Amino acid sequence: MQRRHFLRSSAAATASRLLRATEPAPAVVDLTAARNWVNLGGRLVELLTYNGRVPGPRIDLRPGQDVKIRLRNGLTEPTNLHFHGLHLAPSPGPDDAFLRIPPGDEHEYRFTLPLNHPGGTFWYHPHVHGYSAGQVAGGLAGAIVVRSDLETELGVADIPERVVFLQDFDLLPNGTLAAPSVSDVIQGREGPLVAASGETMPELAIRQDGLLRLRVINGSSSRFYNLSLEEHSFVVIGVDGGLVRSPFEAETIALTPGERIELLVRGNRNPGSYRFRSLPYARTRSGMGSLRLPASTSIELGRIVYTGGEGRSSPIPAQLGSVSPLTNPRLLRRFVLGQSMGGLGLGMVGTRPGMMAFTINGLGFDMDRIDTQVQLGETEDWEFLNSTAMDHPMHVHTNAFQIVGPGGTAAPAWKDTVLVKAGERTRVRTRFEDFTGLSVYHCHILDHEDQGMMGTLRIET
Ligand SMILES: [Cu+2]
Repeated sequence: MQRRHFLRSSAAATASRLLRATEPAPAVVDLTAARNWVNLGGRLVELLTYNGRVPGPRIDLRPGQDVKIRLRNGLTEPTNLHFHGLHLAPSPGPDDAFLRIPPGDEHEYRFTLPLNHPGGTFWYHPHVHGYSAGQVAGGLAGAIVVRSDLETELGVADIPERVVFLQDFDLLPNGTLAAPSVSDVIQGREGPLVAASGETMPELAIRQDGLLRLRVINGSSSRFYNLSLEEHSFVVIGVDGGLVRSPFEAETIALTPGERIELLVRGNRNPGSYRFRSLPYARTRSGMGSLRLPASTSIELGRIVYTGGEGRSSPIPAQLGSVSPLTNPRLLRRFVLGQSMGGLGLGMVGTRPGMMAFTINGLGFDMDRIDTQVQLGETEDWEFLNSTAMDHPMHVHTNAFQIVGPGGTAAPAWKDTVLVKAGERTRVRTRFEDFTGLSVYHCHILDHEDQGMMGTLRIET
């Protein structure tokens, strides 16, 4: 079986190389952001949509592909697009977190995905400071799947797959979006209605003895998911920026806003239907007094349903990705994540007086200030120290990073969003490659980003 599988996949790889002799056709995508009524799990609700859908259309890309995305703003406030996790030029390039497309206006995004871009699961969402949380929590987000030749060569490209795009919505009884309270905004708003790729509790089919690949994206503005599958463990094959070097087994997966995980499920149980759940997760520690948020409850995200035999029983390759650990960082930078009451003259642009301000190294976001200046081609360690009682998932645009373990070695997998637990520290290693310009790093609890927990990053030659 193993040998047959190997022959089949190497033939597929050869075919793929022949196909790749011609350039992939340009990807052309038209998006309109607008408020719309949509059917979500049988309920008519009014959300913020791309092309009338939640999530927006999935964008499938290949390394080296030319991409043209036209975004029309049908909202009543400014918007833009961030291509979360893609290695693209920051401002003034295509992945410009500072761009504001006014209501009624449109913008054309043009870029070529680098030829050496890793395959993986990415996503797009708006990123205008002050509007990010409201727009993403309203539904504006969509998946981007980059398919590389490596997956074909490894034989994982033909495993049946589903994109599980997780979003949560807080709705009024009349089906319109609820306005967040001050406390919601401080904690990071969550909604009780959880949807997976625009469906409530979808059925995900798996063949008996077969494999199912789940590309799970946390597209919520603040909610953490703690994934588990009844009577099954997961095999983790990929994280934010593509395949891990060695697949590993996990019973539960904590997935913070912005993070992605690629899982294989093995259909090796009795035929039936199994609950795919998010188990409780407490993202606020005690010590915050009245602001303490209880652990979220267990939520059923969907079901894995067995559909009969003739599944693919080939083994999962022992080695997948070929990511090398980054070494020799030139320096270590420290970023202290903090919070304070707003209006204290700390440069909190866009922060409402009396609101909690979220800070990095004591400062709230100011787009006119350069917080961090780095040199193209350099490798650096960044340490995030969380001085607050809330977990903060930190995301860096433009270049992915690797997580540095206690021994000082970087794990060979590309991440772009990492959990920094309350009162703890997390170190990552990154290299500023290919692109100069103005980028950002921020908490991906988007209410925190909107309230100041973001810094500017200038990459220079
Ligand atoms: Cu945060």
